[in-house]
Amino acid sequence: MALSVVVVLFVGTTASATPGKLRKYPGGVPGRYIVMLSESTNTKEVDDVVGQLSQKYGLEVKVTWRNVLRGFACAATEQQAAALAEDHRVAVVEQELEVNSPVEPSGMQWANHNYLGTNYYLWHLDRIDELTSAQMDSQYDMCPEARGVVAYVIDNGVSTDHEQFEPATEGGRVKLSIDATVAGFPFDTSNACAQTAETVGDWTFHGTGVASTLAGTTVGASKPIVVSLRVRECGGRALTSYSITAFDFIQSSSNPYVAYQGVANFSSTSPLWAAGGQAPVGWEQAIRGMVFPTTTVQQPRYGVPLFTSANNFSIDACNFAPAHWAYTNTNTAGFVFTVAGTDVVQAGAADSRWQTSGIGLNSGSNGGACVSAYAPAASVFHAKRPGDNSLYTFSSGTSYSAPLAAGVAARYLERRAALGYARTAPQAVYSYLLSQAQTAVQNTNTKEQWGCYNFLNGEMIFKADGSNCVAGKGPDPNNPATPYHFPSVTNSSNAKMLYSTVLPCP
Ligand SMILES: [Ca+2]
Repeated sequence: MALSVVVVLFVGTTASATPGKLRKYPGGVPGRYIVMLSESTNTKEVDDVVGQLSQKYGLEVKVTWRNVLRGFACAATEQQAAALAEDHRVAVVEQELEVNSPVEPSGMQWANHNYLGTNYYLWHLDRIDELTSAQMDSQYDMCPEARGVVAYVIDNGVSTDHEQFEPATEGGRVKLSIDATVAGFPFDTSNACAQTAETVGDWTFHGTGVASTLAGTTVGASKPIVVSLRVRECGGRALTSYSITAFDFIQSSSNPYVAYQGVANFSSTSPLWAAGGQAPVGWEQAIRGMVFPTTTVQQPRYGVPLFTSANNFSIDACNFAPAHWAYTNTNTAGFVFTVAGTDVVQAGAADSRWQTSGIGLNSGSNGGACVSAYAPAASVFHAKRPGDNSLYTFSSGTSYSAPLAAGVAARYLERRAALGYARTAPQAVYSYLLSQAQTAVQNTNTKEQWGCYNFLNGEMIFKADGSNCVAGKGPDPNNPATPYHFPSVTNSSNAKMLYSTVLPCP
């Protein structure tokens, strides 16, 4: 039944992405590569090897990684990349991919959450501390608050002085902001984008919104220390290498919170169709390396669970990374916790997968076997950067369901610490959340859709029917009339509603 649904989308593709040392992708970023050094390279050798490779092949090295993987990002021509891949010191040369943040402003249409006869904005918090919607009580019990846990928000940056993070004059909970889009972190305040978008470069509301849903004093699921890792350029572009830099920083000795228990939230995804149906291997190793770091006596490192969004295309979440690598009841080899989204619910009504109305529309929550759990995603009230006459807005999207799970996890870590556990492994956090989630989500079929992929700009145009694509936009450049097919999928029957158990206060 639902558990056995596996979507194979790319049968017959002749795109250039052939697994091997050189991995080029139909939706890859031209001229940009991630290089993984051979397994035999030890950490101390990394700088020397990178220097030698850079000189020999004429590469422009952007950033070097030593912690979650040993490698680097570079600008190179196709010829340089091909030559580099032949070098025995290199394991993989992989073209970079773009990363997107799944969110859509919902405006104020859901502002009156009129259950219980009152206008109540914080339905997302009210719901997650009840087993069923019938028990919703206009309250959210945030105890313990997780003030001793660190939350890494890997996103567009965070407005550090927003009242939801207790402004600097009151001690501030956003303790560190790192710009992972440039090698010169910590945050480069000479960056023009930073200057025009308050102090930390959140040029959209996304990073501040996600951070507030995880850690906002009154709109968030917990109150941890926040470390902001910006992985999007001012102009909007986000590459896989930026988030690798963030994951690497988290497990580096440069991170002042490396010895803290922490959670990481990454409400962004990259579609596997851009990589010819494959999962990017450099990204996978970097994320795995953050969640399950290699620990030595000299350099103890502790795993940080990663919470990520299922994305909003009303299709199978397995089509997206990192969601693709989900830890679920049926896949405990997974290493991220993928959170799909539910709709606003009236008290007593069943929870349903968040979906937009109309056939063929593609902006509801993804579903399927790569969902670890569901949490509220529709019309979430959250902080945004100052301006536009308001400090708050509503948005819908699984960008907001993921940080709710991360916040609940942070509170669990604090509770475990209070009970005397020095460390709680990421698998234990994931498995705790799965064991708590008990209420099934209703009406969970995603929509059968077809899509035409524009190889020039990386955009997938979804369609309600299976009519042909125009030339150059099908999954197979040699057979361009064939659209991608996205079958309807149901939930994994084990994917249930997030439940934040009331824990004893300190
Ligand atoms: Ca409640």
